[in-house]
Amino acid sequence: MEKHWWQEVVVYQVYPRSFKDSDGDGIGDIPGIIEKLPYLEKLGIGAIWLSPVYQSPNDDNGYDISDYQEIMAEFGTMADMDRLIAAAQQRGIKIVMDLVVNHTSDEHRWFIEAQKGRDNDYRDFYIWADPAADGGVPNGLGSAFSGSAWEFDEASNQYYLHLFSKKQPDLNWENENVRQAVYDMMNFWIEKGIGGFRMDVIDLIGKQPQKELTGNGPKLHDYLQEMNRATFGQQDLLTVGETWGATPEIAKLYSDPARHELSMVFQFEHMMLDQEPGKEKWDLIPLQVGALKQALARWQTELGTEGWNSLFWENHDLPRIISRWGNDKEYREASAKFFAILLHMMKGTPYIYQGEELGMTNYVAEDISEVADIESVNMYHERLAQGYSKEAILASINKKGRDNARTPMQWDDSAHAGFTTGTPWLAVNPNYRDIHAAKALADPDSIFYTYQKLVQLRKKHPLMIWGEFELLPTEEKIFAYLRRYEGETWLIVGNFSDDEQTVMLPQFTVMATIIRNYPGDVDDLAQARLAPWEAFAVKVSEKR
Ligand code: TEU
Repeated sequence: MEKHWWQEVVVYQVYPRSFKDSDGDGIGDIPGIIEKLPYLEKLGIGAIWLSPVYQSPNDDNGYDISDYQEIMAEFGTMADMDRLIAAAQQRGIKIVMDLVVNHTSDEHRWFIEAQKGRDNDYRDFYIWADPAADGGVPNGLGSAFSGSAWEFDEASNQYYLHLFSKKQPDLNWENENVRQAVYDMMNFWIEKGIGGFRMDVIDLIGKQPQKELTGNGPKLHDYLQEMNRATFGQQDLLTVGETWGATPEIAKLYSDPARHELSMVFQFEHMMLDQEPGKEKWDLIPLQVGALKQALARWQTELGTEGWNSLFWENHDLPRIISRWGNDKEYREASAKFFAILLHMMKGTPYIYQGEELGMTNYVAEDISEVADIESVNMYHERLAQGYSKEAILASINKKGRDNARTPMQWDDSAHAGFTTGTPWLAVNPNYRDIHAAKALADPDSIFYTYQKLVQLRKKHPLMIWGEFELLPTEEKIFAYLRRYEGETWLIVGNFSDDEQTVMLPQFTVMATIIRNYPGDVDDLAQARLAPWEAFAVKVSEKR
C-alpha cells in the first residue's frame, strides 16, 4: 500500500463555536483558533478537522449552510480563514474542512430559488414529492431530528425532503448540475491550500427517497468516484467520510485505494453498542466490554490493504468518553489516559476531539431550558408527547446529548474558563475550575501530556502506524492486543474497569515500557496486577 501523510498524523477536531472566542461575543471564532495554534502545535497534531465555518443561520450549528464560499460572520471573515490556513501551515498543521453536501440550509440561494415554483431552474436541486393520496406526507421517511422527513410547501403543493431539520433540505445528487456545483465549490477550497475534507453523512447522497432508501444507495460510489476525478483525485488530500451504516465490507468500497474514492471513513459500530438494537441512541443498555473489543478488533483486521481505519472515541455529536464508558469521578485521569493509550496504539489515524486531551466531562443539565441542541430538544418534545417522563428524557440527554461535547473549551480557571470575556453561547461546565488547559500544561503527569507522548511516539515508531494488529483472548474486562512490525512486537494492555484485575500473559517477556498511565515500569507479565483503568504499552519478546 502506498504511504500517505494522513496515515502518519494525528488529527484534532475543532468545533469553532466552542473553541476560543477572541472578541467577547460569547461565540468561538477563527481568530480564536489562530491564537491557540501554539497549543495545538505543542500537542503535536498534524491536521485540524474544522467543523463548519461557512455562512449559516445556525439551525444545526453550521451544518445548515447558506453559502459554502462565505464565512459565518460570528466566526470572522474569509481573510481570517486564509490567515488560519497559512498560520497552521507554518506550524505543520493542515486544515481539513467539513463538507456538508447532503443538504444545504433552506436559506441557501439555491433553495430560495427552488421554492419559487416548479419551473424554477433550481427546483430540481432539491427533492420534491406530491402529497400521498390522502393529502399527507409522501411516505414514512423520518428525520434524524424527530418527525417526518417531509415538509409541506404550500405555494407549490409539494413536499420537500429533509433527512435532518426542516431547515436542512436534501440536495438532489441525481441532478448533474448539483454535483458540478459541489465540485466547483470543493475546488475553490482546494485552491486555498486546505488539507482535505471530512464529508458529512456522505453515505446518504445516493438516496432513493421514493423507495424509502437513504443510506448506501446504488449510485453512491459512482458519485464519489466522479467527485474524486473532478476535485481532489490528483492530490494527496485527507478525505474521510462519515458513514454511520458502514460495515468493514462497505468501508472497503469507500477506501480501497484501487477504487479512487476516499482515504477512510468514520464508522460507528463501536459507538452504538450501548443502545438497544433497532432503537434510538437514547435507549440505553449497559456496554458489554467484550462486544466492544470484538467490534474494534474486527475493524482492525478486516480492512487489510483495502482500507484504512479512523480511530476515535469522541466528536461533536458524541458524549465525552470518560463520562460514557470510563469513570469521570475517582478515576477521571486514569480512565482518560486509558482510553488515549488504547486508541492511539491501534492501527489507523487517531482523531482527538477538543477537550478530550484535558479529560473534559459531560455536562449535567437540570432542566431542558439548559439544552441547546436541536436533536435533543426535538426528541424531548416528541417523547413528552409519547408519555415519557421529563426526568427520564433529561437523563438520556445528559448521557447521550450532543451538548455534552459542545460546552466551551476549558482554557483556565478565570471566568467562563477563559473561553470568552462575554457570555458564552452555551454554559461552561462548572468543573472548569479544576479541569482546564493551564493546569494540565503545568503538570507533567496530566492527561494532556499522555496525548502529547502518544503523538510523539507515533512520529518515532513506524510500528504504531503500520504494525499488524492481533487481539489477545483475555478476561472480559481486560483489553489486550499486539502490534507487530519488522520483527518487533508491542503488547498493549488495559483494565477496562474500576476494580483491580489480574492478567496472565506468561508467553511474553517485557523488554521495555513504552507508556503507562501509572508510575513505574511494567516488569513481569506472568501474573500482573492491574490497577483500576491501568493501561500500558510494552515492547515484548515472545517465549517459544
Ligand atoms: O451527523 C450525522 C448524524 O447522523 C447525526 O445526526 C447523528 O445521527 C446524531 O448526531 C448522533 O448523535 C452529521 C453531523 O456530524 C451532525 O453534527 C449534523 O447535525 C448532521 O450530520 C447533519 O448535518
